[in-house]
Amino acid sequence: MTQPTLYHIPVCPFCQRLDILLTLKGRRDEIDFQVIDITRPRPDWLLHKTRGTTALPVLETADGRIIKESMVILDYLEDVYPERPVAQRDPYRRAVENMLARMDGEFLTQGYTWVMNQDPGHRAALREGMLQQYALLNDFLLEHAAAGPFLFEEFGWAEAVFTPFFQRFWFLEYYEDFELPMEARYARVRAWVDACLAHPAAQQVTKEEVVKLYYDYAKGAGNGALLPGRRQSSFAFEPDWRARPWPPRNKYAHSATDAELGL
Ligand code: GAZ
Repeated sequence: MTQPTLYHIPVCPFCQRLDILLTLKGRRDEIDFQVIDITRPRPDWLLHKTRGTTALPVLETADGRIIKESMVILDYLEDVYPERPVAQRDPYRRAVENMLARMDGEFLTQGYTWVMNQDPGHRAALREGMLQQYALLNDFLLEHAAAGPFLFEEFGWAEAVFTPFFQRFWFLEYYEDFELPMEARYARVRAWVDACLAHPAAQQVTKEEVVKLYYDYAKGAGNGALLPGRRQSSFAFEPDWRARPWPPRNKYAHSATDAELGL
């Protein structure tokens, strides 16, 4: 083997972080991106490499060593490709971006809990919870980077960590009618989100792709799991998402069939 291999799922947000980092560094072509189908059981050769764990991304170094966890792989790639640094070099600035990056967990959990919710009675509280997360990000950015739009001068580490989730949250727009309100208390985070979404290094997925592939999440089935009455996951590679119709938006009232989803 002559180059590192990244085992990934094309639309996985954790994998996309690494794609963004490598793109920012101009090193995207030096990694062999190997696609794994999340709707099928993991192949034995891969389970052997990971010693049984199934979560992706997984990086295999050129000499065959295995590294798991997107943030660990991100650090590793930052260290092995030190030219064009993406992480801050100044210790305090590095700490600030790490504080922001560590806010990812609650942010993404809130968004995924909401999209997977099946009880219309919970929607208002889930919306409030999501707004609270945006308010926390807004406050952090006002404290550390009032001028914006990014945390520092350019799209960097924190942006690589969060942007895949800003894009996944297109599913909240589509299935939950969620838009960040045009209010002053979200203005700073809105500017950040907009600048992140527009950045050329972060264009690996589109809204249409996210909305179509994440239909099953909106119906409560995550990670390629199959819903009752369905034979295909919305994450299936075939038929290609471009050839499928846009899914029905009324997730609480209707369960689409494979045929309605173009599967
Ligand atoms: N902490 C790991 C990392 O690398 O940062 C997470 C990786 C991961 O969850 N990968 C998923 C996977 O491979 C695909 S993307 N799943 C298949 C398997 O067999 O484990 C996951 C969440 C979540 C929200 C989104 C996702 C997601 O919680 O997009 O929890 C695990 C999975 C709110």
